[in-house]
Amino acid sequence: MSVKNKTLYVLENNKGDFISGTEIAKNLSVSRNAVWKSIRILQNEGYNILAVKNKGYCLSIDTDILSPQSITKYLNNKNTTNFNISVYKTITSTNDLAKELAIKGANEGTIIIAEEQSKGRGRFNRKFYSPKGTGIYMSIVLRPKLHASNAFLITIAAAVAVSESIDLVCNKETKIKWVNDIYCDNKKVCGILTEASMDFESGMVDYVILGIGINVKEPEKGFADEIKDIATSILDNDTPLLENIRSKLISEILNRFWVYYENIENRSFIDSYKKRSLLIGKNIIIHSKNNFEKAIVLEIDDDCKLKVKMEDGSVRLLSSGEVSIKKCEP
Ligand code: BTX
Repeated sequence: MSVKNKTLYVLENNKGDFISGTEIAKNLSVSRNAVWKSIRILQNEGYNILAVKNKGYCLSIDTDILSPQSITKYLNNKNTTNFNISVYKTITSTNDLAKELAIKGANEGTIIIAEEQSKGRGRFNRKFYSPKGTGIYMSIVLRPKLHASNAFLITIAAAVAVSESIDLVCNKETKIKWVNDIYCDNKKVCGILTEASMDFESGMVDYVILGIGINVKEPEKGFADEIKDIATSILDNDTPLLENIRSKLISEILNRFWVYYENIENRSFIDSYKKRSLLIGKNIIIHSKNNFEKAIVLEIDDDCKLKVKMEDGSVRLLSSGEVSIKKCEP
């Protein structure tokens, strides 16, 4: 690892406190001059590092730049220490890069994170708006020993991990909109895109790319017209991104998801998924290719299927598809 990256580890671990150049140099077994050069590079990259004579260097708490250093310091599950995290300033799609790496044999726990995506994707190739510096755009390479018929559990576990983590770290009350969206105050704050490759001979999953996109703050120019009525952010515009809130959220999601993932077939997260459901008791519209039908949601069953009562009184179990909440008629 470069001296710059090592220096960043030290600064992140002492964020908000001063540490002398001599101490950093000693910790890293490098010269003070090498530390000073690293500090200059980091400052040029946008890190707000205060340098005060006789006190040393201090990474200001108002620096909110995602890095492997800012994230790994909050990881606490022993198995997450093998993660290989890369952070990009801008990328087309973290899912695309993660997929490319998985095809080349990347290990489970390879994690791609970006500050901005130019071609962020949702399901059915829909656009996922991913503006700079205000969100979390992350993809994780997984290699589960799982039959393809159970691959849906990964999306379910991830939705629970994200919803629980936002509530804990940001003091919110989020809900899960079946199947893959997280809502806050009845608007979407997060979408999850799970893409799997399977072995047709055995029916087992080969690899999974778990993509998570979260609006942490509203973009400076507001949400794009196309989504401004349906999207929201976790924090309001006046709240600064202090104290590594995005890094803490990423780590909390990884810590929680990994606990669920390691025992995925136990389905320990299903109860939480049901309790957090936005749709139970709601009037919905079921969208299909050229049609839509009205229904009321009765429950989510143990296989995470949506049990709905149709207008004609018949009951159906939906295993996938697109539903929206029906607006009250005037
Ligand atoms: P989805 O198909 O369920 O949702 C996509 C729909 O959500 C869009 O058609 C639009 O209506 C709405 N939408 C688009 N952008 C946003 C946004 N920023 N906030 C709220 N609503 C929005 C959901 O698909 C899955 C999205 C996964 C995104 C992650 S980001 C990291 C990874 N890389 C990548 O390219 N995709 C995933």
